[in-house]
Amino acid sequence: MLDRTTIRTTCPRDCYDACGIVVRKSEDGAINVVGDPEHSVSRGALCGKCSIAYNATWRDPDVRLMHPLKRIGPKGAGAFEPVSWDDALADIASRLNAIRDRDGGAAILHTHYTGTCSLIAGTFPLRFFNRIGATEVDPDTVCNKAGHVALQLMYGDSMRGFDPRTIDGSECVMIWGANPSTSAPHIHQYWLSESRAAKIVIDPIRHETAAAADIHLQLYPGTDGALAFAMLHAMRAAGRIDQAFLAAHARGWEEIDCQLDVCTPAWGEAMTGVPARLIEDAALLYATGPSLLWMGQGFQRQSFGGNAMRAVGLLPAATGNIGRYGTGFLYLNGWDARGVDPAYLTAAHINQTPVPAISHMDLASRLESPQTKALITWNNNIAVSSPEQRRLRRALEREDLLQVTLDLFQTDTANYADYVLPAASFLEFDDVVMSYFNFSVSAQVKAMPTLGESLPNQEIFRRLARAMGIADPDLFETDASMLEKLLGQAKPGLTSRELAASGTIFYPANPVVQFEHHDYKTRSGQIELAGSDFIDAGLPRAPFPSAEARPEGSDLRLLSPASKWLMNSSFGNDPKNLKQLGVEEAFMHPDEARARGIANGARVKLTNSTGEITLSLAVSTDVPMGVILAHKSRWVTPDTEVNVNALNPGNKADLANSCAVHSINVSVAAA
Ligand SMILES: Nc1nc2c(c(=O)[nH]1)N[C@H]1C(S)=C(S)[C@@H](COP(=O)(O)OP(=O)(O)OC[C@H]3O[C@@H](n4cnc5c(=O)[nH]c(N)nc54)[C@H](O)[C@@H]3O)O[C@H]1N2
Ligand SMILES: Nc1nc2c(c(=O)[nH]1)N[C@H]1C(S)=C(S)[C@@H](COP(=O)(O)OP(=O)(O)OC[C@H]3O[C@@H](n4cnc5c(=O)[nH]c(N)nc54)[C@H](O)[C@@H]3O)O[C@H]1N2
Ligand code: SF4
Ligand SMILES: [Mo]
Repeated sequence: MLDRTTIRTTCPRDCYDACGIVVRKSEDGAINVVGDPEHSVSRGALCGKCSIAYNATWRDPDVRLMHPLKRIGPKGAGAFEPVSWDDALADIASRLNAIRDRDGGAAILHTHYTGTCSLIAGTFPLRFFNRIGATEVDPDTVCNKAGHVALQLMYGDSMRGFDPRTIDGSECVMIWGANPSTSAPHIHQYWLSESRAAKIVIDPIRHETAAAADIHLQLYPGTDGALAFAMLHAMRAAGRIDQAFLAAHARGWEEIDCQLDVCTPAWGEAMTGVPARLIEDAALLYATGPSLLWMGQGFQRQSFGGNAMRAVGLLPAATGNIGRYGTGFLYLNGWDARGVDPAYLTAAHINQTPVPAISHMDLASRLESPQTKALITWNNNIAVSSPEQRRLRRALEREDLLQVTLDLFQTDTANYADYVLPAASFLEFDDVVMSYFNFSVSAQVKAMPTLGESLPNQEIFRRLARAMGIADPDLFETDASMLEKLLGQAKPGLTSRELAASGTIFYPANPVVQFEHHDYKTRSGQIELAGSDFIDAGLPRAPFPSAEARPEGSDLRLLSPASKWLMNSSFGNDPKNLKQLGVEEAFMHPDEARARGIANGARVKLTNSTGEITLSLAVSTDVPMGVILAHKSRWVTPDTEVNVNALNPGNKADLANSCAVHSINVSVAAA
């Protein structure tokens, strides 16, 4: 039971968990942010990074942005003076209107992502950008777009995965290219560990989830296509291909089948580095089922990302692990699958002639172009997260580029802005949060006054629209009205009061079986294993057993996945989180270090044709030979002026102009 001084809310970070939070207020007004003991995911504890930051930097007036700021020094120098909201918005509005009149709305670029994943603060601003016809930098291209498009082409949907509640009907859970121990800590700790199903993890890194699994297939990065085909070979050899399922629900199996003869487990071992016996064991365990397949976002960030997703996506169909309780695959569970209408959220109808979005991989070059006149960044931190870091930063120095950045903090990106607009944190306004793993609908409830003059994203864009003289009612819908509509879409009759009282509801109340009715929203209505739609998307008709070439000479493959103590770049300015992070390290197998004569703890320089960075070496047998691991998203220090994205050339995957950030090669030497 909650008393009047306790508020239930939800963590809206870009995290599978969507933890329930309680905010306790003491008599002197001080508040404490902790895990909700009654929440089935967080069970009374937030992850380390959030419990630190939500009780420190996120509420610290000395660290948060308190007022709108106007640049007074050179771009990037970080010299600003406070201005009033009215003055800031009036100047931004008149400059944006001048650009619209002279060059058209498309000359205004905007970047955004998941700084907050709450529905209103995360998507309402798109109404504004739709209305002015700005160019969107497609957010998914820096993260998971290849996987989405591959699954949409195959299954008609990438946002409707298995219901995690059905794990009690599974004998096997296979986690391919995800690291729940870091990116979904409570799901790792409870959902996965408490299940009696056998666990298979497929990842080049022996992270905690991999180490705890029954079988860990430690493949060389970029060889997922080959591994999936070797598993299919082993399944076929054991008579475990579900021909009846394929005949009833899929098209194109013959185009896969004819490729399998050569893909023996021994061949698979040569291609991937995974012992043949383990490939067979994992294949038969998964095929026997009932099995769940968690398709992580890590393994599609490679040159063959689209093909890899298709190849792994064959496994549920080939074994009939679909449409029954305890089976299915999950990439993300989107809120549109929970009834929410994305077109309503973003007022898609407002823009009659939408401007094509561009890829994050092309961001630096687009910012260099004199045709780009303005950049608005909100909910992301491109100077840290996007590729071609040095080139991007140089482009941000353009004096003739109007840059406006909305954030809670003075980030590396904000340092380049003409105007920095202070955003309110999730503790300061009402919203709704839906996990992209569980079927949860959760309340985000205002627990404290907004800090300084900060405002929620949606209110900033309402005010900017007004200052620009735009009158469309969609741009001024109130939070209260949106909240009731969104909740009503998710569960008819659900009110925000009701939701705030319980914090989280799971809806539908009973577990859902993914594709129970085999209603694949593809053109044929069947699962498309191969076909001409893939050719239109730039891929071959059928997936193939892809394996990226290994780096040449003594170069290593660089992997830069999520860090335990950061949420992308969020929390990178929190002193206590930084202490946990320690010195910025690159992890390498001891034999690779020995071969280079580099001692544990020594400074090492990572170099390629895009850039270089110097880090401290940490030897670890969790990292395979031929690979170096350096976690993503550190804030840039005055020493280095770059992070690991200095090495990222922004190469694209084979599908949807998506990133190939795990396909970077570097040479490594003592610094
Ligand atoms: N090398 C390498 N680079 C990568 C990746 C990788 O694996 N390796 N991963 C990529 C992936 S998967 C992603 S998703 C991207 C993520 O990269 P970004 O999308 O840039 O994410 P963050 O760095 O967390 O930036 C989010 C910002 O939003 C701010 N914020 C939080 N709440 C709010 C709010 O309510 N309003 C506003 N206006 N701002 C808010 C935070 O303070 C933070 O500065 O990075 C990509 N970059
Ligand atoms: N603590 C924390 N949690 C986060 C984030 C964070 O920054 N910090 N970021 C959030 C975001 S934006 C996202 S997109 C999700 C991502 O969460 P996940 O889906 O777990 O993806 P990643 O952590 O990027 O990478 C997962 C794994 O992919 C592996 N991998 C790399 N290359 C390959 C390959 O070629 N094949 C295979 N099979 N595996 C490969 C990496 O070794 C890594 O262990 O996490 C979210 N949660
Ligand atoms: S980031 Fe994830 S694990 Fe941490 S509190 Fe938020 S939802 Fe929970
Ligand atoms: Mo991401």
